[in-house]
Amino acid sequence: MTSPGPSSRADLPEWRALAAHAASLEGITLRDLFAADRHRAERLAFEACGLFVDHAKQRLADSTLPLLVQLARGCGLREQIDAMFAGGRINATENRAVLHVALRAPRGMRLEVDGHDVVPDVHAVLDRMAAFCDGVRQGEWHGHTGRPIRNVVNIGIGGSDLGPVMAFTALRHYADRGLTFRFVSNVDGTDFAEAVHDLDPAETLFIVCSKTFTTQETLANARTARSWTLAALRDEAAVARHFVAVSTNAAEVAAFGIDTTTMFGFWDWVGGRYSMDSAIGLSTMLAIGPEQFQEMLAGFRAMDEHFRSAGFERNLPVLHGLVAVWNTTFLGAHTIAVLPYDQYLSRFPAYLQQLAMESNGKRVTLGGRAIDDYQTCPVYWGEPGTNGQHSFYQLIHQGTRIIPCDFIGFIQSLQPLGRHHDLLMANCFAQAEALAFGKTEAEVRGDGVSEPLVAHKTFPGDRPSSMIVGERLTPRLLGSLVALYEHAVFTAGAIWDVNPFDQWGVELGKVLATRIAPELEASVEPALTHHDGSTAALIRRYRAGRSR
Ligand code: G6Q
Repeated sequence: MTSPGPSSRADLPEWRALAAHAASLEGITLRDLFAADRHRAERLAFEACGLFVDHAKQRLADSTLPLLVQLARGCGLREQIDAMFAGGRINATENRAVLHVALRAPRGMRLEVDGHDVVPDVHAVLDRMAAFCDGVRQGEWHGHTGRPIRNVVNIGIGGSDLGPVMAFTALRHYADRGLTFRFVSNVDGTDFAEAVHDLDPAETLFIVCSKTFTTQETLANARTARSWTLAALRDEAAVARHFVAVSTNAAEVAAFGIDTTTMFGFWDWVGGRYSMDSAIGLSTMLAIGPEQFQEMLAGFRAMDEHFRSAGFERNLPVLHGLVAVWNTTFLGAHTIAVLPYDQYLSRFPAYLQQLAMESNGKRVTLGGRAIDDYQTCPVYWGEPGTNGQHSFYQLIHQGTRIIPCDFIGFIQSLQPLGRHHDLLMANCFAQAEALAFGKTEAEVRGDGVSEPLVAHKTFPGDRPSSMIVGERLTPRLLGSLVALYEHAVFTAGAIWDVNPFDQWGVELGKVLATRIAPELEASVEPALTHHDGSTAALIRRYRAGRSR
C-alpha cells in the first residue's frame, strides 16, 4: 500500500502553485473579484443533470479553478475515477472494490469485480425488492393475523439509517400516505419505545438493515422488536410475516430467525454510507414505489456518467470537491455549512455529515504516512433555511471564523402555498448575497447609524458560498444531488491522499463499550484498575445509582 510519487501531496508542484496563489489573494475580496469581471457569474456557474451550481461567490480568482484542476490531475484523479469504475480494490485498507455506481447501472451495462459482472446481481435484487414492495403496498403481503401492513419500521444505524431517513424525508411528497414510516437507530431504548408506542404489532413490518448483521445497536433493537411483536401476536411464526432483513450476511440473518427468503442482499463493495440506493433503500422503495425508486436511480446514474466522462473544468462533482479542498486546505476554513432551503431536505445535512466526515476524516495517507503538513476533511454541519437564520447565521455573518456555505434550493415548491416559496428563496439568495458583499462601515454610517454602533452593524462580507439550484425536488433530482456529493467526497479524498472508504476510527469506542457494558451490569463489584481514574469513577457512580 504505497502511493507513488512524492511522499506528500504538499510536495507536488501543483500544490505549491496553489499555496502561492492562495497567498497572493490575501486582501482581495469578493467585491474586488466581482468588480473586476462582469462575466464572473456566467463563468463560474455550471449545470448538469438538472442541477445548476454557482461558485461565483467563492473566493476564486481567474486562475484558481484551472490550478485546482491541475492539482486534481497531478493527484491522479482521472486514474482513480477509472479504477473505481473498473471495480479495482481502491479501498486498499479493507481490500475491497468500491462500486456503489453499479447499484444504479442500467441492465446490460457491464461492471466487474474480479471478472464477475455484478450488474445482473444488482437487478435481481431490485426486481425482488419491487415485487415485495408492490405486495406490501397492494395489501397482498399482510401481517400474521391477516391484517394489512400499515406501519414500516426501519431498524439500522449509521449508513443503514441515515440514507433511509434522509431519502424518506426528502421524498415524502411522493410517498404512499397510507403507510406510516418510523426509523429506529439508537441503542437508547427510548428510540424504539417512542417509534412504536402508537403502532399495532399486527400491522407493523420491521426492516432490519445491517450490512454485517453483527452491529450491537441494530441487533439489540431487532431483538426488542421481536419481543414486542411476539408479546402481542404470541406465535413464533409471526416473525416471518413481520420481519425482513437487508444484509450481506445470510448466516447471521438466519441465526437471528429471519427467513433468508425475505432477506434482500447487497455486497461488500457497497460501503454503508454509500448504500441508500441498494437494498438498504427498501423503506424508500416501500414509501415511493418501485417506479419512483427507479427514477431516483436514474438521477444517480446521470451524475455518475457526468462524473466519469465530463472534463474536470465543467465536472460538477470534481469542481465541488475541489472548492471544498480550496476552502479548507488552502484558505484555512474549519467547517462547511450545508443549508438546504427546502424542508424536505431537513435530514440532508446529517446524511452529508456521515458521507463526508466518515469518508475523509482521516489523518494518514493511503500509504500510511501521518499527515502533518495539511488539513483534510472539514466539519460538515447545517440546518434548513430559514430556521438557521434565526440561530447560528449570526456567527457566519459576523463571527471571527470563515464558514463556507453550500446553499441548496429549488425553483418550484412541492407545496405551493401563497407567497411561502418566494419568501423562502428570497431569503436563500439574500443570505448568500449578504455573506459575500456584507455592508461596509461607510454604508452603515450612510444609514445614519450612531458612531458607537457602526462597528457592530458592519458586515465584513467576503464570506464564500456555493448555490445549488434545481427545478423541483424529484426522486431523480435527489439521486443526482446525492451522487454529486458522493463523487465530490471522492474527489477531495483523492486530493488529500486518504482512503474515503474505510472507517477504522469507529472501532476503538466500540471495543471499549463492549468491555464496559458487563462492568456496568456485573452483580459483583468489578476490578476497574485497567481504566483511568475518571472512567472508573463514572462506572462506580453509574453502578451505585443503577441499583437504587
Ligand atoms: C458506513 C459505516 C457505518 C455502518 C454502520 C452500520 O459507511 O460503515 O455507519 O453503516 O456501522 O453497520 P451495519 O450496516 O453493518 O449494521
